[in-house]
Amino acid sequence: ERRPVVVVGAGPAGLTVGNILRAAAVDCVVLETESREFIETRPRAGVIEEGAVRGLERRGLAAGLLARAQVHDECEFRFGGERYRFRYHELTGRHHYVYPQPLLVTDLVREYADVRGGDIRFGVREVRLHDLETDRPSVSYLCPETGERRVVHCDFVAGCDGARGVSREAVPARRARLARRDYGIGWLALLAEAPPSADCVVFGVHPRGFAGHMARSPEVTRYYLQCAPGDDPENWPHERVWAELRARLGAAGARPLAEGRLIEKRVLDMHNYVVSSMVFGRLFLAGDAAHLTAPIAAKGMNLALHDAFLLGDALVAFITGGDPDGLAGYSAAGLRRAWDYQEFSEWLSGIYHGTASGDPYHAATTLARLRRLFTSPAAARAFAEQYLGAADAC
Ligand code: RFL
Repeated sequence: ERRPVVVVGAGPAGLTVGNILRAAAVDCVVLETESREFIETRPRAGVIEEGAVRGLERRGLAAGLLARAQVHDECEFRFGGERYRFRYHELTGRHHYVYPQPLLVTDLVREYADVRGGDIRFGVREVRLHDLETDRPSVSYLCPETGERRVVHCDFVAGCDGARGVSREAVPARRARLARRDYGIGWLALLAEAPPSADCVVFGVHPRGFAGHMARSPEVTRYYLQCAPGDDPENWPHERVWAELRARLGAAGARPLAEGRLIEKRVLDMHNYVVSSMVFGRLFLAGDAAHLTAPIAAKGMNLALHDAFLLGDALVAFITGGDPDGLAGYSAAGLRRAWDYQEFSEWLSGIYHGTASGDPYHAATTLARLRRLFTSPAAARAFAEQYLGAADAC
């Protein structure tokens, strides 16, 4: 079997690359280890930047999102027992969109497989990448039905298999630089079967630790609680979670939290990494496979989409028109944005976690930084720009 492109992984990055290729009638196959049902219900991101939405729209991939996403213009910080509204739309003219990742993945799978006639194989096992440094690479996998190993020969491999995939590992260590940042902080990521308790995203910066509130839908709300890295979710029974959320998100005039059953409860250890280059021979890494940003700044899926736009367009330009420029510039362009967002994540981590650091000097400078966002229009505008992400749709 032979295809111009094999896409490894059916997350936002891989499905977007697949859709761009199919729209240009470039043949490809998407390989995914999980089932369709699993990827369409796996809860994760929710906040999407306007630039990413425009990028999807330009490629005919945003109809569901534009019909159903919530459009946000402000967020709220709570610290020192007070509420501080941050009106980013007034400052920048731009919005955030809230659309749960499983809905976006569902839209992208449907468009790729059911509308654009793309080939996608679910439940594949033991995916391996071969001969990446030649002009005849291939990808093999165990077929779930027969258990036999199948080989797909190709010209390019798009490595879009996320933080725990095999693509990144296919690059020999001496050929890739891995830059890593471990924050030494955990977040308890929660999904509550409860309506949102505020009309916008809320960040609680509290001496007991960070807490976050993000609407996902009228029935489901995402909450975060800073905790020890590696903490056991079982240490966080219902009563403790809600007591801690009430303490950290409490502020004068704030609506009481609407409690509900906790339907997801996981501890995420906050760490980031960036692999450079994002290209090894005929393998092009995209999304979390190339760079991870902890959910601190809600940027990971946005970066994954940005990579996918660059890579999908570059592959189409080369395969259909012989234009090599997009592929040649892919890694530099992807890394430029990845590092910009890494730096913002680092900065924001200082704000979110500083008051709980146990260091009175660090706690006081964190509060000074926070107050500056509400007293200096220049500081507010700079923050809003980064928070909303790059303005240019790609
Ligand atoms: P994904 O989504 O992980 O998709 C990779 C796919 O590859 C499959 N796979 C394989 N397939 C074939 N062969 C293999 N060997 C394979 N190994 C794995 C996997 O099953 C999967 O289907 O990577 P992608 O496409 O790069 O997308 C990245 C985003 O999913 C990620 O960055 C975001 O979820 C991060 N993130 C957020 N990003 C935002 O932009 N805004 C947010 O609000 C936001 N909130 C979050 C988040 C991530 C979170 N978690 C769970 C880490 C909130 C949370 C709690």
